[in-house]
Amino acid sequence: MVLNDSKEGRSGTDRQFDDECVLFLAAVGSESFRAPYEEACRSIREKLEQINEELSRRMGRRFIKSIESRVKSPRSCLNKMVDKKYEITGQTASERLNDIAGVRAVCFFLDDVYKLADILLGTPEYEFIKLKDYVKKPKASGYQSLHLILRVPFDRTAGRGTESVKVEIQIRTQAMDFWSDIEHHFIYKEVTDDDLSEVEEEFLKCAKSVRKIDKQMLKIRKKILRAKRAQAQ
Ligand code: 0O2
Repeated sequence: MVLNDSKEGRSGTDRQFDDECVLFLAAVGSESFRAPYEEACRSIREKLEQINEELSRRMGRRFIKSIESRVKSPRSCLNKMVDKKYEITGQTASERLNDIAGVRAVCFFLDDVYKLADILLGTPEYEFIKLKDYVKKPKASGYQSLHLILRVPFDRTAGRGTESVKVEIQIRTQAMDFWSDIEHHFIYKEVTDDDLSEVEEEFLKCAKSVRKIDKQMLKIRKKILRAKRAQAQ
C-alpha cells in the first residue's frame, strides 16, 4: 500500500511515488483546497433544507428525513486516486474525483427520491454532470442509491479562484440507507475473501428485502391517503 515508512530496500520509483503522495496529502488537506468544497456542501445543504420545508408543507408530511455532508478526507482521496490509477496531484483530484464534496439526503419514500432529484436537476444554478441510478440498477453488491453529480457555485471569497466545484449528492430511502451504512462498515472497504462471500450473499438478500419494503411502504402510504380522502367526503 502507499506510504511505506521504511525507506530500506525501496526503489527510486517507490520513493518518488511516496514523495508524490506526501505532496498530494498536503495539497488536498490544505484550507485553500478544502474551503470551496466545504462551501459548496453548505450551499447544497441549505438548498435541500429549503426544498424540504416547502415540500413538507405542501405534502402535509415530512419529505426529507435527514441531510448530511462531508468533504472527503485527504487519505480517502489518495486511496481513490491510487485505485483509479490517476496522476497523484491536487489538480487531477479536482478534475477526476466526483465526490470530494458529498451530500446525502435520506427520504422516507421511493418516489420522493426521484422527486428530489428532479427538483435539483431543474435548479438553474447547478450544472448537470452525471446521474447514476443505482435504484433502478443496483450495484452487484446490492447497493441502492441515486447519485447526482452537479457542479455547484461557491462564494469566491471562501476559497481559491475557481467558481464552482463538483458535488456528489446521494439520494436514497431510509431502508436503503440502513443497508448501505451497515454494508459500508463491514464489507465495502474490506478486501473480500472467500470467508466473506457467504456474508456478501446475505447482504444481497437483504438488499432485495429492502427493495420490497420500499415498494410496500409506498403502497401503504397511497392506501392511507385514499382512506383519508374517502373519510373526508
Ligand atoms: P466513500 O468512502 O463512501 O466515500 P465516478 O468516479 O463518480 O464515476 P465512483 O465514485 O468511483 O464513480 O463510484 P461509485 O460506484 O458511483 O461510488 C460512489 C460512492 O457510492 C462510494 O464512494 C460509496 O460512498 C458509495 N458506494 C458505491 N458502491 C457502494 C457499495 O457497494 N456499498 C456501499 N455501502 N456504498 C457504495 P467511495 O469513494 O467509494 O467511498
